Amino acid sequence: MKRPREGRDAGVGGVGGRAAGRIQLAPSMMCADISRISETLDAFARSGADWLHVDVMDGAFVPNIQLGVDYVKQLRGLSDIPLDLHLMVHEPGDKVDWFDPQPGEYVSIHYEATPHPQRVLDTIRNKGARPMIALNPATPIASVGYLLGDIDAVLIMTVNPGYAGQSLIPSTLGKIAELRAYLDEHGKPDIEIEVDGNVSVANGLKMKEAGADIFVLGSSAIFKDGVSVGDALSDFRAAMGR
Ligand code: S6P
Ligand code: MG
Repeated sequence: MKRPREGRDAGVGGVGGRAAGRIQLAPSMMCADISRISETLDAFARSGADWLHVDVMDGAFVPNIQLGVDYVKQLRGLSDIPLDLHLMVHEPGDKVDWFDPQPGEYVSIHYEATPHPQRVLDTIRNKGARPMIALNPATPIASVGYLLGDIDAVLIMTVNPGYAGQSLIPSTLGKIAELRAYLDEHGKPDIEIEVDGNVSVANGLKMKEAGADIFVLGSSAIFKDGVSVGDALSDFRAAMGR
């Protein structure tokens, strides 16, 4: 199944996604079985995954090391589903170029990881990619206030970044709702909200109710022993009701 890498406006992503009221699903590639990667990517294409969420971890900003430059490059060659790069790295401004962001891809950087988030987001925008600012659970939503003109989305971490398989931090549910209201009040209804961490069906329903648009699906939703990832993704969408 071929899809355009840019201009994902046919009801998916950006204004089209929010306006269409359709949730977007982003399977977390960090959780995928590398020995079955082709089969898994085909299942995502068939079941309508919107993005491939790629967790990049540097062992410094977060206490883990995950997916790197060569992985990202090879993944683009294996699937036409656009990437959603989640850079959990210190000083992302030094590293964004390494990943060669492509038009239409999401690239998120952490607010906590650089003193110059606006500059890095601007760099991502100038490459034709979609800038997203990521907030750790303890980072206030007002941090995005002076970045509203520089972002297409905000990533709300619902666990502390670093590992799959963690439990939801309950206060983050209210944070999603607070952020949605903040964006709307500041004239930015088109800025999307992505949620990442322990996105199970039960938690996903609460996140959707709070205003989430893009759901990162990991071990809580689709990567489970004996379960087809494609069926699990379709089941998740059906359970969300759209
Ligand atoms: C965590 C990372 C996430 C995980 C995902 C795993 O630092 O950013 O994207 O891969 O949250 O999902 P789950 O359901 O195991 O929490
Ligand atoms: Mg992530």
